[in-house]
Amino acid sequence: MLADRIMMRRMKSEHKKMVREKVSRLRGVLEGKRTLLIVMQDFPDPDAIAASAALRELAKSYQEVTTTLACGGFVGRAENRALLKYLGLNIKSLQGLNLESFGAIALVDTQPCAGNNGLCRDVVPDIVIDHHPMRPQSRKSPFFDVRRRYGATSTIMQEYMVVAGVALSVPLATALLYGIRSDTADLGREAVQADIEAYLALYPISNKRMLGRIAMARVPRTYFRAIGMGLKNAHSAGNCVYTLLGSVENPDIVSEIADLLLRDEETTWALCIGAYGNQLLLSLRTSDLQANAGRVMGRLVGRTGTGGGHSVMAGGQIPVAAPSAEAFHKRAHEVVARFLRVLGNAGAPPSLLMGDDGEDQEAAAIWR
Ligand SMILES: [Mn+2]
Repeated sequence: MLADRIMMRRMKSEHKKMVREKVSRLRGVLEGKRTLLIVMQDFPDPDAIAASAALRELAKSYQEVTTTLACGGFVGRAENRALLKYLGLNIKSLQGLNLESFGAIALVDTQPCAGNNGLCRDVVPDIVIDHHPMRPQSRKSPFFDVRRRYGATSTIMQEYMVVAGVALSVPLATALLYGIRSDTADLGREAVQADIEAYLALYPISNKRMLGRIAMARVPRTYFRAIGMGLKNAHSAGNCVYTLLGSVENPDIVSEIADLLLRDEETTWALCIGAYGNQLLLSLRTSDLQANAGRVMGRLVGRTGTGGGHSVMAGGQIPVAAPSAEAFHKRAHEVVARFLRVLGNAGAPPSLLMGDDGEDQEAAAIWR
């Protein structure tokens, strides 16, 4: 018992030392920089938004620095827009920016060449902070902190803020807490002790009423239409469920519907596919804690796409050359066939999740 406790304390002090070293190296990279560009995924989630807001505060605590937040897509989900409003953040479009005009560039909650951010492959960011599996390209950056076991990038940033002695404002603490909650499904999915500790430290200083308001943000009618489409088109085969959404207005809905489908008590794997721009977007979830959803996703996207993730959740994108309703439809069905094959359900006859009286909507037209 005592030996365990001593061991625990030693681990904790070593961890603190590691974080302290990271923070001082980060400070070194930012030294003398007047402008900082923080790039997130194309469709930033609460974890990316909160962690970026924290990095902005940390940089500001070092020196006078103007920070710009940007992404290649937009913030679509109502909850995430509510979070931005609460933080008073403005996210710019990456396409409209001249990267060379920035003193430093940071990638947060994503990595170079991950396929889900708009930073060109030949740009080496100065800073990479993420919790997805390490990509070799990240090692080229002067500063990188990639902790794949962590449930959220917000946890890494919370540790930085503590070690750097930067006081968190109520909105920032609330955002970091929400980032951890949403990436770990309330600490129930892929959360480690560090996430729990960060959560507990943030809880007393966060605004609970605001948390409720963000989580229950009002949504446009197109949200219900997409959910309806996802449910009507949902098919079950063996322990798999999949659905095709067609063209989506807001890419975030793809992962939201995958989460929803995984709640089916007879399902172990849920896949949701939508089309946005010239890409098919894939979101995969599993309830099998021993699984590797990131690896399954790698097989689904093949050589033409990019994708990855954690053990129980993964995302991917497949560019479709000459996108048309027919091309999307065809590619989506290829992905579904691969999905069923990879998970050993190729022989299982698919049936409508909502039963035989649910009408089968899936037609090439939904891909527009
Ligand atoms: Mn994250």
